[in-house]
Amino acid sequence: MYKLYGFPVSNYYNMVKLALLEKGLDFEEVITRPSQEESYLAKSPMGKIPCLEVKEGPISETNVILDYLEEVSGDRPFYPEDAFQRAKVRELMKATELYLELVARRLLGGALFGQEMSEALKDEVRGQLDKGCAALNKLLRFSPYAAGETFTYADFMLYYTVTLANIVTQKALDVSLEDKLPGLADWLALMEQNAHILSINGERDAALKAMIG
Ligand SMILES: N[C@@H](CCC(=O)N[C@@H](CS)C(=O)NCC(=O)O)C(=O)O
Repeated sequence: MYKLYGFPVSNYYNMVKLALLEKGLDFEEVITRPSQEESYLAKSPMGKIPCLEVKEGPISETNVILDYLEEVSGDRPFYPEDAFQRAKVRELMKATELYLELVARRLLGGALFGQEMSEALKDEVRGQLDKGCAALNKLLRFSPYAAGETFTYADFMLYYTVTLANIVTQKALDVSLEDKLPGLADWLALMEQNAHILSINGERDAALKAMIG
C-alpha cells in the first residue's frame, strides 16, 4: 500500500490523490505539513508536500510521482499513447505550473493568510499572469478536456492549479481566471462531475475551514 504524505489543502497533494483514486490504487494518507525536520527531509528533500512512499522508498515532486504512477499502473492511462500527444500533455502541465501556479502562488500568503502585498508585487504578478494566460490559451483545447478528447494528467494539474489560483487572483487582484481563459467555466463544470474530484474537494474545503475559518 502506498503512503501519501501531505495535507488536503495543498493543490499539489490533491493532484496526486486524484491520480491514486482514479487509478484505483490502495493508499493511506499521512497528514503532514511541509517540514524542515530531518526525518521528513529524508523523504522529501525540500520538505515539501506531497511525497509518496512506495515499497522501495519515498518519491517527491508531483510530476515525478504522477509519472511513476503511470508507469506502474498504466491500465488506466492518463497520458496519450502517441509520443507527440504525450509531449503536448506534458507541455501543458509544465506551462500550467510555471506560468500560472507559481505566478499566483506569489500572492498566496497575502490573499489567504493576511500577509503584506505591495502594489509593486501585485503589478508584477498581474503582468506575469497576463503573459501566462496568453501562453496557456495557445495550448488549451477544452475539447472537452484540457489537452483534447481524453482526460489526462493535464486536467489534474490544471484543475487543482486553477481552483486555488482563481481564489488568489480574485482576492488579491480582482481578476477572475474564467475571464482570462475562455472555455474554463464549462471545463470546470465538466471536472466537477467527477466523483473523486468532488470527494477531494469536500475534504479540502473542510480542512481549509478548520485552518482559516
Ligand atoms: N515542486 C513541488 C511543489 C510542491 C509544493 O510547493 N507544495 C507546497 C504545498 S502546496 C509546499 O510544500 N510548500 C512548502 C514549501 O514551499 O516549503 C511539487 O511539484 O510537488
